[in-house]
This record gives sequence, C-alpha cells and structure tokens, in this order.
Amino acid sequence: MPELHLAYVALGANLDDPVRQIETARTELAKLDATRLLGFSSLYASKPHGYSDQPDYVNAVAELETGLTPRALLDHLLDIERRHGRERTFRNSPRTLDLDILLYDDLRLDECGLHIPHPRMHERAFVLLPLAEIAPDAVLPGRGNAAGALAGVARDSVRLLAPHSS
Ligand code: ROI
Repeated sequence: MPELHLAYVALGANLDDPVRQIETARTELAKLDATRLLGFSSLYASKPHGYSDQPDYVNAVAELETGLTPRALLDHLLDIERRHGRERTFRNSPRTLDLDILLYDDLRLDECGLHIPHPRMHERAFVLLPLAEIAPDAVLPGRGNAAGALAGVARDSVRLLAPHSS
C-alpha cells in the first residue's frame, strides 16, 4: 500500500458549459489512480479575477486522498485539463478547465510548475469559500486555517450557484 496523502484541488471553468466541465472533472478526479474523492464542495459562480474581460467562472474544490506524489498528481490534472480542450493562450485567459493543487498534507514545495500551497490561494475568495465549506480547518501552511483566511478576503464577487450534492 502506498502512503496516503490528503490533497485539495481547485476547479475553475468559464468556457463551453462551465458547470458541465466541473461536473465531468469531478467524475474524472474520482477515477484517478490510487486516489479516492473524499469530498466535493458546492459550485460557486465568481467574477473573473485578474483579467476582467471574460465570462464569469464556476469554481469548486475537491478533497482527495491519494497515493500519488505531488508531481504525479499534477501530471494527471494536466491530462484532465487537456481532455477538456484547455488551451493556454495568455496569462489569466478564459479556460474550459483549470485544476490547481491547493494543498498536499502540510507540504511546502516550490519546483518548476509545482507550487504548494498554491501561492495565491489565500487571497482568492473563489478558492477559500469552497475550501472552507468542505474543510474549514484545513491549514494553509504559514497562514492559519481556511476559515480564518476566508475571513480576511472580500467575498462579494462569489455566490453560491448549486449547493453541494453527494
Ligand atoms: N477568476 C475566477 N473568478 N475564478 C477562477 O477560477 C480564476 N482562475 C484564474 C484567473 C484567470 C486568475 N481568474 C479566475 O486562473
């Protein structure tokens, strides 16, 4: 048995039926090698952050128990993004599906293309709201827990779209 780890993954989509993109990605995450989907947040609609001339986003967060290393998990997430037709055009451009590792146990990692915890998660209500819904006590290394981080950001750009369904 590989050692198991607790990871949180952010999902975001704003092109080509974003709700369907997120729901399909949820199913694909549940089928990942050596991985169990332990939890999945409600879906949230959010105003685009970073580059405003694009459609609103749908965001959610998944909780995974995984035997994959961070690098292997990232590779699988990139595969799923590719299957969803993700194109990387310019920074902060709209996307069919974005999957980001937020947390992996209490790991801090800065490698090429792999930064854990996600370096901007603590300032993003569209990440913290769904994360705090399913894991308010999840620790952002060096920044306290998800519920505390959420209290420090404006959340008026994010609204509940579809409540949690299991
Ligand atoms: N804005 C919102 N609201 N949701 C996202 O998932 C998202 N993802 C991004 C950028 C372009 C920074 N903005 C976003 O990568």
